[in-house]
Amino acid sequence: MKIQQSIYSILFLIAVIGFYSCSNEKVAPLTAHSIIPLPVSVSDSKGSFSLNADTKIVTIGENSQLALLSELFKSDIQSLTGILLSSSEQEQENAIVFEITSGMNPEAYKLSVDKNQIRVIASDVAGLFYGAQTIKQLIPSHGANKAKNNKFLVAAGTIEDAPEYGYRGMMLDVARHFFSVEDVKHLIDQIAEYKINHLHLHLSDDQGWRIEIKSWPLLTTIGGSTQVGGQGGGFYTQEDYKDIVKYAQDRFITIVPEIDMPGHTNSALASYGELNPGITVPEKGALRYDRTNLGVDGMATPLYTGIEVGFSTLATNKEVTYRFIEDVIREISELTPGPYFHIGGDESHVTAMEDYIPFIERAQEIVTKYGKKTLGWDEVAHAKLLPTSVAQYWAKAENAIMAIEQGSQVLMSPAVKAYLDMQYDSTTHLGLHWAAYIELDEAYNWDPTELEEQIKRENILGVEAPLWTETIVTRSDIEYMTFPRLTAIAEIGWTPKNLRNWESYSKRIAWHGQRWEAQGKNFYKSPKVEW
Ligand code: TNX
Repeated sequence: MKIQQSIYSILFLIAVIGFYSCSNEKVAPLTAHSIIPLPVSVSDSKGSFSLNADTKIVTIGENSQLALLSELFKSDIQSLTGILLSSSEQEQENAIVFEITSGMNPEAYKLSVDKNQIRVIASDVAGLFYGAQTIKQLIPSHGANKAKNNKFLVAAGTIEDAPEYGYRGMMLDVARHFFSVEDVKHLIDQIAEYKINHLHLHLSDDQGWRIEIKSWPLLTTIGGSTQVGGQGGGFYTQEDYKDIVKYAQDRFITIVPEIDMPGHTNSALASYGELNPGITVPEKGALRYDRTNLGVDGMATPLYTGIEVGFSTLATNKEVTYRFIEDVIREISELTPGPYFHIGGDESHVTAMEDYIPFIERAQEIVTKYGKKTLGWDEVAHAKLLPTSVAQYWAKAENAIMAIEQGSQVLMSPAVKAYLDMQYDSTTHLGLHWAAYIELDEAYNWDPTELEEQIKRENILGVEAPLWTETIVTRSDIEYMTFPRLTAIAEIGWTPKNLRNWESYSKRIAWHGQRWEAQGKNFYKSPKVEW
């Protein structure tokens, strides 16, 4: 018995010694980290910083957003490491310091790691926020190289970083299927980690109207009552929408509201018959639609729960239509701090071009009247655009080029590369494939300046990856179609072209896959990656 006990003590001692000697183990250099989007420059130096329960968060600067930044960072670090860090007013050793300086681009940051501190400097809290996202990706919290003895080692070195494009976006279609405020916040958390700074919400379509408009209440009570497939539906109250806007803003994401017009408007026509011009829609065999009243001027149409597009239009020749869109644009603009209002304008197949053009021009005027800039799908370039308006390239390069010739910029969302609702391959159980199958390497290996000769760097506002939701029903469906592809788009939007390459990205994304696995996120394990 005695002998057995002493053997146990010796074994225990060996284990303890082994454990401590491991804590002196070499840490992978900063340049070997799997940061996405890849920073502009990373360099190594000797040593490492050890994050542990005594590490303090220090903020330096007068900005009122700093307190929130440090709260969000602490909560993220706690979910990654289990350690709840506390703040200190004092500069000190063993600290993560966020400091406002001057003279840098508002989204740029510099991050340095030595044995005493991790320090982020930026001219704006946005830059500090991006630095914080980078730090989260330096912490070895999962997989083979996680915490040793409750210390998380980060290799010493420096990172200097700033985005290539000012607009790095994702779009979520909440019209085809409705998603709750909580689902949208969950998505905001996930995309903020990859330095995405715009979330475009497609708030209305044939199948549903998703935002309360106080002066036209039937839009939501009738128009919001259903969705693709028939069950469910729903809408955001104005309070809900403000809540989303604020949540996004705290994470440096601008909400871009879209009300699609004059097509994609059946949910409005079903709510208010006076908006219906009574156009006779050409027969199309597959349209699963009850056409009662669709062709009757002034009559409310039935609600629609199918997925074919292009059969609806607002009455572009009636003044009531302009009172309607003005009320909608005014109410939403008043709730939206961001600079853009998206008027849709796509696939208005039953609006004659001679009606479409003046309609878009009037909508653009109203958007301007309420202090916003107009965004529209590339078809809007048929109308006379203001130089401040932006055309979102999704289908036709010739439309994007027309917009550029008018002095407008373009937002790049080519369906064949950037659409998150496109299936990965022919076996994907969700999504559509009318534009392409988009494997991860396809989503990564393109550049906005290389699609068309006439679309040059200076014409491009940025990139956006849209997720249309005809087939997307749950939060887990959103995750599966969005990840990993959104991180590819995020890198295209952030990292200069000459630094991007698939070999490097495909290795880095595997590290993220391990973290997502640990977090229970649903994502597509592309066979192109060794996960
Ligand atoms: C085209 S992209 C549409 C949407 C559909 C999408 C499905 C665009 C401007 N219009 O109405 O949801 O395809 O991929």
